[in-house]
Amino acid sequence: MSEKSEYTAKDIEILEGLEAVRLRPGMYIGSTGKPGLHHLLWEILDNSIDEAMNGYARRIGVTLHEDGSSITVSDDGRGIPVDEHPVAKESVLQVILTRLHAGGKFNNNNYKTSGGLHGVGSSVVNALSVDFRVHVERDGGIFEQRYSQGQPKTKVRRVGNSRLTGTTIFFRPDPEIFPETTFDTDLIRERLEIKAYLLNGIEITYDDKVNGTHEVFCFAGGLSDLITHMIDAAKTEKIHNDIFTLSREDEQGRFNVALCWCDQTHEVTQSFVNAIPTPDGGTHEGAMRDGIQRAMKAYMETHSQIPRGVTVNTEDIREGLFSAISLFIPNPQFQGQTKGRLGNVDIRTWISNAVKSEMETFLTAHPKAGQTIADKIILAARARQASKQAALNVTQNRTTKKVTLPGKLAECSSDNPAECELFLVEGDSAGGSAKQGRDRRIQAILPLRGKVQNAETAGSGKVQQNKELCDIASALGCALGKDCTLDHLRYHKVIILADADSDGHHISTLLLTFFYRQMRPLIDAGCVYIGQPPLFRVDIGKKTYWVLDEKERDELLRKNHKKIEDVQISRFKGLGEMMPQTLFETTLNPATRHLLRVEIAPEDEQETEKVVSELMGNDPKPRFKFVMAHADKAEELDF
Ligand code: 0RA
Repeated sequence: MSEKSEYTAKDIEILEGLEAVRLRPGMYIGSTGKPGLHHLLWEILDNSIDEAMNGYARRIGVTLHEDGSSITVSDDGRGIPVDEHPVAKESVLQVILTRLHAGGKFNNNNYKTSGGLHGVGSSVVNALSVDFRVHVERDGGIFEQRYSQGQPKTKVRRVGNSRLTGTTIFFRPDPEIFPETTFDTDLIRERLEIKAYLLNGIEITYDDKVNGTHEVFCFAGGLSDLITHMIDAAKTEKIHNDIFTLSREDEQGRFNVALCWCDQTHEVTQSFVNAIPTPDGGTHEGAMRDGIQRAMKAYMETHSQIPRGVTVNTEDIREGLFSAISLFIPNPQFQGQTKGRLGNVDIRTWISNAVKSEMETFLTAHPKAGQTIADKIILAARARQASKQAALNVTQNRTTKKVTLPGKLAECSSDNPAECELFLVEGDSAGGSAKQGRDRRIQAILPLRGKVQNAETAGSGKVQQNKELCDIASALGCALGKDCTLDHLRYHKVIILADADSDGHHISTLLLTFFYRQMRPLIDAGCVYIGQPPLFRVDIGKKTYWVLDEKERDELLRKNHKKIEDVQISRFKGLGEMMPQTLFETTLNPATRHLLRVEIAPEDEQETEKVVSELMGNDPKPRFKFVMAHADKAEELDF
């Protein structure tokens, strides 16, 4: 066989390779929908990021062009080699761009760690682009080549001289392959920002020509800056000043950890391998957590911080913990349906031991932080034990019939929870009327004094020590937070009864926040209601009517229009104003009252979470924004 025909045979093989990509793009990039389209960009971007990750590039630039469907990615790395490949007898550049799985990444000498997820690389992007241009600066020259649908349109040409090095790739995804070729700028922006946190000091610029924006992401603090960003996004605050950070590097690879505790109960963690997010965690995340837990336990034990009768478990330690780990290793094994979890077990002890010993050093060096963190953990442990005990009490009380319920509770006589109702009534005087006016068989009354604690800002430790809220929980027979179940629920309806004024609305909101954060199963089961007392009192002659709203009022007036001169209308002032019998007829009587059931539609889940944390959280700014945005929907505003 002559050398020429051999070359042709190889050529055909290459073409078949890229043709396969065009025939079954899904096999290489997952889909041809929005994720697939963006996968092209991540693939090109990851090559530049690899170059930065390994210390060859300092700057990466991404430009989304005016049309929104073509992109340029550039870096100041070594530049893709352009000289002749010894085996292929053509430019290395062309080999990399036309052969599946070709490239320096598969040789561990060239790249210690690599993020290129599926290793398919730039040739796949090239095959799926109508226009693909590469510009390389290295070896004193500027080199360019153009492709379309994976086929070279020009040779690799030297077009000038340069003393710089770097690679610039422009590509326009092929509309024959992708039904939609418009890139999502927010998605790109978010990705670039995260990458900048992971590659501390690397400058990533994003030029969005569609929206005319230009941003530079560069975080000298790396993961520590990411933690600060996560804390801001969660609208919470650190409980100690210094963020703990740790960097390790040895023959296994390298990793960074940053963490601190915040004034809230949820735990927030982000983990990455080779600058790729691992949303489902994995061995690295588990090892970090293990190290943290062992360090905290050891610290608290040697400083005899754990009081008698309190046992600290891992959940207590994780309350309010914000942590991030970024690991760089040569051979990551991604697992799970979406490859979002790291499987490598060999890195476990390395990470766990390093985190444990460095954290112990940190705690010793920062005794004030150590004390604050230990206090929070003990509070969490106490609250958990108290709430377990409360649930246990209720259970035991049920079986022994010896009920130790809140003193203020006016219990009903039925012991069938399905027909029983608990009214949470604002104020002692309204509570008194309700106690007298209710149906004693099925209606129980718990008067609440003034405003209850805000469960959004208090943190569950405080909530679980708040008497008013604990009374509600023990009356209902439910524990708080994670332990809340409906197993021993004593009433299938909880009805919030507050005045229809701004104070009343505030109390209702505080109670709803409490149920949402601490007794979520109760809302999900449709057990939480808001009672609606009438809005107006209408006196016509000697008769008094209570009407729910303007519509009812107008209807009543129309019916009685003849005697309009003796009509007196007043706004209903408060529940305490009504005689017990009237309160029953207008508000308590199951046959005639109006109740609103509290529900969270599944599609509103995120919105609800956002509104609750914004409106009930510490920061008044979003609250003000919300009020202003909805001002047109309200008839009266009361700050
Ligand atoms: C193969 C080998 C070398 C560098 C690269 C590829 C390389 C690829 C890309 C893709 C985007 N930016 C890039 N920068 C570099 C090593 C070349 C050498 O040893 O000088």
